[in-house]
Amino acid sequence: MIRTVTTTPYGDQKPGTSGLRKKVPVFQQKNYAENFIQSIFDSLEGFQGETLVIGGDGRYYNREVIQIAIKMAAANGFGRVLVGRGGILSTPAASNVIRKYKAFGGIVLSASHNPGGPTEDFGIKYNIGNGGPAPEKVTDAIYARSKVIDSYKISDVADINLDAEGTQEIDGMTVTVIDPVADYAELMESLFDFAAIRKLISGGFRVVFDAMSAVTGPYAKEIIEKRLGAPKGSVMNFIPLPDFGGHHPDPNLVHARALYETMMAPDAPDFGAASDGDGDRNLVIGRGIFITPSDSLAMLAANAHLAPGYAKGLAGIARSMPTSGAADRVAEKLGIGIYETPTGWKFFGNLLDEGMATICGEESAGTGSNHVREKDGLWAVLLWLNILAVRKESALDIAQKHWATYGRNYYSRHDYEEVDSDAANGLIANLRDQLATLPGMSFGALKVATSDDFAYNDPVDHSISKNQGIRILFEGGSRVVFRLSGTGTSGATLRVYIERFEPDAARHDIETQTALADLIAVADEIAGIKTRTGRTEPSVIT
Ligand code: VG1
Ligand code: CO
Repeated sequence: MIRTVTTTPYGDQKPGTSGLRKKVPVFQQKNYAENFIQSIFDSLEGFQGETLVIGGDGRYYNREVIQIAIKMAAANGFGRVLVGRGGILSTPAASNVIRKYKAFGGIVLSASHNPGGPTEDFGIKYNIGNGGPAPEKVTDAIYARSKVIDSYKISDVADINLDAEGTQEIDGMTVTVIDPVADYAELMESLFDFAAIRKLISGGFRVVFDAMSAVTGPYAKEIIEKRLGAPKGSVMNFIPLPDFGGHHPDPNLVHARALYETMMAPDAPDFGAASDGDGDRNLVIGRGIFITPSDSLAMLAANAHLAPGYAKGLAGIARSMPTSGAADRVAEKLGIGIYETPTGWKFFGNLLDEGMATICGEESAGTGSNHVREKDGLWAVLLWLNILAVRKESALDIAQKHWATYGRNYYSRHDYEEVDSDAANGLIANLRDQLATLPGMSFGALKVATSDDFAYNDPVDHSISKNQGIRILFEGGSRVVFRLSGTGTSGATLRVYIERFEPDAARHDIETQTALADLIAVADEIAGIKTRTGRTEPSVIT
């Protein structure tokens, strides 16, 4: 039986960089999740009788909201729901299922790399029929609807059994519980030379993958251990836990420290990797070398043709604005397009759909291609393994040769987390006020060439996205970029992105923070980070 329930709006359901993210107790408020899900459905047209994909990263509160979403999909007239067993689907796997089964769209429950648990983070995002995150015009409509919503529809039925594959029916809609891994593993096998990687591994090449007690555990077990033959134990922390074992499932040098130390030891494995809460990010560390995500994008693009799925070459590369320019040099050499988008994967969708870009990446450890419409952690790891298997060189050698060919973009991001919101907004407003006067000014040896607040004009649908980050570009190609995070759930997070290009191969082994020291000092001088935030150093340096 379908019930229509009266509700009152919440004013704070504005989707950020990647969906709506809030603390679990916020989501547990009466009708909070229901309001947002109904606002999604109310913003869409033409889904009667169509398929909706539902899945999440398994974090605390996942199962409860999966049940609500299924019952609301039935009440709103969807014809079929595909849901991952146990309510599990990694973000890239959900994107693949949407595409493969020609679904109308999907609801992905995740707060990605943010911690999970009863007082930690939860999130809901909507993906459209191409498998990618809803573009801004859709998220704007959802937010507008959430501010005036007065009722929602839900089927009054018992909970669905999520733990057994098979089909059930509620109020005229079928619910099929699917294997969350099978379709994804098959897709990976179609893109990469599994035989070559298997041979590499059976020859003694050692790979470790840290699933960080998050969603990629079952995927990595199946692919890396079962299909590629890595010894048992190669995949660590492979059981998805609702609280990620109390850790941040954020694959960076702070939260995946143990992996980093393993990879820097004299007896290190050949290749180490990790992924985040929902499986769309990747951390890649060769023996003795951490590959920055920006470098990884460039190196993967330069070598992608070595994998069967990309043997015909790339149509173009896209990167988010704060991502380093390393990929630009590869695009230039290959003679293909390079596109610079705002932060967030939703901006890559049009470029991928139009065949303008094949590979995309962000400095925040996200890389992916046109195989789905999300970034994809395991995909990046497998592309690296494929390249290593073909080139038969170490990751360190590949990186050093890459820098010798293209030059090195020294790059770092400094995050100031949980800063007072007014202080953070004041800092950005102050930078905006300086934009007109900065060009031409000198700071030591650094002279400002241009400065702006990045705006993106989508070349496909011509939508314009303004205020996407303050850029200060110096003569010679160095730059600092400032923006506020759109995924945090408490206070504000200030992100400062610092980049310097070094063409001279004799100067490619400087420690990164040292190589960037003058720019770091100038960033503080211009923005007043220390005085405005009261912080003497960043919370996280990546
Ligand atoms: C961050 C990253 C951005 C990424 C987004 C979602 O956003 O900077 O590159 O697309 O997270 O990734 P922000 O607004 O906090 O800087 V995930 O893996 O959290 O879905
Ligand atoms: Co993620």
